[in-house]
Amino acid sequence: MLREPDQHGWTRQVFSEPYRSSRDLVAAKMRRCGLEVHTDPAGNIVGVLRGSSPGAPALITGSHTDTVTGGGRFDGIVGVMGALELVRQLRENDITLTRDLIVVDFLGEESNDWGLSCLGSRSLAGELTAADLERRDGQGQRLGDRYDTFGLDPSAAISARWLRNTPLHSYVELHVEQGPVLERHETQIGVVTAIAGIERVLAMFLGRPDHAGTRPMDDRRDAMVAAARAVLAVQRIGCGAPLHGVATTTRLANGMASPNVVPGEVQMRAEFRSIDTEWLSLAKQQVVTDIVDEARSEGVDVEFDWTTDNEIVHSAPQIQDLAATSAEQSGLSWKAVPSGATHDAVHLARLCPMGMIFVPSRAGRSHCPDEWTDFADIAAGVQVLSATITALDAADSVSSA
Ligand code: HGY
Ligand code: MN
Ligand code: MN
Repeated sequence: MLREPDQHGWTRQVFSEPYRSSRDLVAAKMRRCGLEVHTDPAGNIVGVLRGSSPGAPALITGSHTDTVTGGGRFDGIVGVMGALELVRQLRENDITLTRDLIVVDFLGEESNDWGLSCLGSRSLAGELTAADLERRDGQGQRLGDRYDTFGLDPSAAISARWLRNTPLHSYVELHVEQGPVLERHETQIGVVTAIAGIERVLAMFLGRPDHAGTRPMDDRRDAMVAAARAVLAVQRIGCGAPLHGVATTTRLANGMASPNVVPGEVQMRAEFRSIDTEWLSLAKQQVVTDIVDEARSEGVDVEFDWTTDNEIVHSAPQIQDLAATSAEQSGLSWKAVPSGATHDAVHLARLCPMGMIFVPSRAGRSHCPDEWTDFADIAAGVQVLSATITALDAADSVSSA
C-alpha cells in the first residue's frame, strides 16, 4: 500500500504506513541496484555506490518519496527513481566513477502540520533543533514523538552529523518542474538558477463572538470578515511581485465553529515565496500593514506569528553550466528557470555546491492527482543528470553560488 486507500489522489505523508512501505520499496530497489543501503540517524534512506578513489569528496543526489495530501506520482519520486536509473546505467555499462555516489531518499520533504518541511535534509544540514521536536501538530502530537512511533530516534535526528563529516563535492537533484514554464516554452530541460525563499504566517483574528441572529450588522466585530479581507490582501500583494513572487492563503479556521455565532476568533495560514529578497521582505511588511488596517475597520485585532521555512538559495553557476552543456550535448532544449517550489536541495546547499535539473510538468500541474510528466521527458532528465554527475565526477572542485 503506497498511498492512503481512502484519499483522493496519492497521499503518502511522512510517518504514515504508506510512507513506511514506500521507503522499504526504495531500500529494496537501492539494494537491487547494487548500492550499500542504510537508514541514517536523520531517518533518510541512504545508498552508496563506491567510487575508485575512496576518500575523494563524494557526489550526492536524491529527492523524496513523501507526498502532500491528495498529491501526485512524480513530485520527488522522479528524483529518487531517476537516481537509481542513473546507477543502473552506470553498472550496466561497467562505468566506475572516481568519487562515491551517495543516493538519498530524504525523510519528509513536504511541508507538514508541524510547519517544517525537509525534515531529513534539514537534519543533515544541522538545522533541525530540539525546539523543533517540541512542535505540535493540529492534534497536539509532538514532532519528536512521531519520530519515535515511526521507529526513529529523535535525539539522533537532531545530531546527525555524518554528511557534515563527509567530504562532499556537489549535489544535483532531478525534479519535475511543478509549474508551466518549460511546457509553455516547449523546452525539455530546466536548469534551476535559484530556489525561492518561503515565509509563512499564522495570523490570529480576535473579534467578539455574538449571537448571529440578534447582533445588528453595524455593531459587530466579525473576525471572519476581517480574515476574508486579509485573504484578498495576500492575493493582491502576491500579484504585485515585480520579478518573481507568489502568495497563498492556505487555511482559514473559525475557532468557535458554532453555526449561530458571529466568529470571534479566526486563524489564517498564508505563505509568501520569492527569489527576490527585497520583494519578500517588503511583502511581509505590506501584508501586515494592510491586514491590520482592514481588521481595524471591523473592530478586530490581529496577532501574527511568522516563520521562515527556508531562505532563498542559489544554484552553483558551474553546475548550472554543466547541466546546460549536458542538455545541449544530448540534443535537448533547456532553459534557466527559478524554482518556486522548495526542495531538499535548499538544505544540501549548506553542505556543498548544489544544482537542480527540471523536467516539464503537464499543464504545470502538481500537488494534485493530475500531476504528470511523460516518461520520455523523465528519461531525458535522467540523461542530463547522468551526464552532469559524470562531468562533476571528473571536475576537481566546484565553487558554490
Ligand atoms: O512546498 C514545496 O514547495 C515543496 O513541494 N515541498
Ligand atoms: Mn518535491
Ligand atoms: Mn512537493
